Amino acid sequence: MKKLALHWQILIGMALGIAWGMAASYLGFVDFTLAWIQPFGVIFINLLKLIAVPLVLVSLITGVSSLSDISRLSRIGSKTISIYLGTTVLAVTLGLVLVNIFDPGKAFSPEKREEFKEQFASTTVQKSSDAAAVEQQGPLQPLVDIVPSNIFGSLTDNGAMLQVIFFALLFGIALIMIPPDKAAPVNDFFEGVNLVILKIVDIIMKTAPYGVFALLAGLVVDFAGDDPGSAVELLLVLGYYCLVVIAGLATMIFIVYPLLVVFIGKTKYKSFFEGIFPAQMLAFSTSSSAATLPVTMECAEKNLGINKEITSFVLPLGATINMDGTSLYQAVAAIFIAQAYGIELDIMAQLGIVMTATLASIGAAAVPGAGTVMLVIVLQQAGIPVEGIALILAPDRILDMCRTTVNVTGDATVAMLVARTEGQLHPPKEITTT
Ligand code: DAS
Repeated sequence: MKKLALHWQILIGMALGIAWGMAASYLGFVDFTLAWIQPFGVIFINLLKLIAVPLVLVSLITGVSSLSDISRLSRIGSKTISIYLGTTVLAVTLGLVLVNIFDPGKAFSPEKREEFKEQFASTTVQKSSDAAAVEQQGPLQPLVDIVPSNIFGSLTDNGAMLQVIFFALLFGIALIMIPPDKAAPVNDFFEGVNLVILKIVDIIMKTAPYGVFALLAGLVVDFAGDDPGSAVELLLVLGYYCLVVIAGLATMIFIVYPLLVVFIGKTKYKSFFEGIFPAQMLAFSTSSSAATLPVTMECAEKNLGINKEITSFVLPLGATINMDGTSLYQAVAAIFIAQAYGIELDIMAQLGIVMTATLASIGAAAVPGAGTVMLVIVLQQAGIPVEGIALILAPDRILDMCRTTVNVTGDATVAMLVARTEGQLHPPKEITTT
């Protein structure tokens, strides 16, 4: 029988996990599920946390050092990066506005949120003493905290992801500045390590159907206990959360990008949308910007009429560091988990999420599930319990398909803007439906 695509396997894992959890709750084998099934879900979450730090370190170093020819493309490089950053910050902000308007995490019943709060409170006694310590420090402390005093300490300290990102950016920039002949072996080394890390992510994602099954089964019985009715509440609230994420992603695709393409790209959005559609469908089905990149480049060159000099720089860079859909999803997911745990985040904490979600989406590799791995960073930095990821893992694959489609569309939009402002457009050939 032809092997099912991974995302269908994961969807099946999800459905079976929910069914198992509901059955356990109705038929009374909750304890068995908690003892013999749920631990595999914890293992899956640990695997995601395991790969987060090396993934950030290596994908950022290789992403930044791939700009080694920035001297040749300095104007295009800086224009590209600033537009990428602009659309990502816009996406994160849109996500925060929507999640604060619709409050999906507050849709849980008060007693359930109390339960989450107790669960969280028991693990935050030590954190509150840290928080007290921070209170005594000045307003620039968050900035000071970004600069590590010992990178090896940052690599082992779960909460210091911004320090790892800072070091990776510094390392990548220094790599560009040393003589190319000296940088070459270092680049080769990190390219190689990056391939290994991406292969590990690929291996981890292969366990996803089983991990999601165990997570969901454990989550449903954890949530429902002997009261199956509250399992229905969990599924309804998760559905509401998904609608908020998809509303944000749809706003990017049908409002934000058309405005940019029409008013700056001076291109009809209908022809842009038709031109990029084959790449969007591939992004949706593979959940991988990297796998879609060859088709994105072909659509951009053939259907959108963008010159190769632009597509060969802007699109590979975008697939690596520009993930508007991912950053929007991370902002919504982080606040949703905080709301579920009854954690009120003030505007400063939410602005911190804008920064970490932007940086986390830059560091996210263009492979399935990378956005969720990087969500660990956003949660740790904001002091939100990482265990809350279990709440949102269930529908994650469907959201990954949607956010990857936005990521790819965002890359093509920026390529169109850069090409238009650089006069690097040629008449598009006939639309190819690759
Ligand atoms: N699947 C990632 C991509 O390829 C995005 C994500 O995981 O958020 O763009």
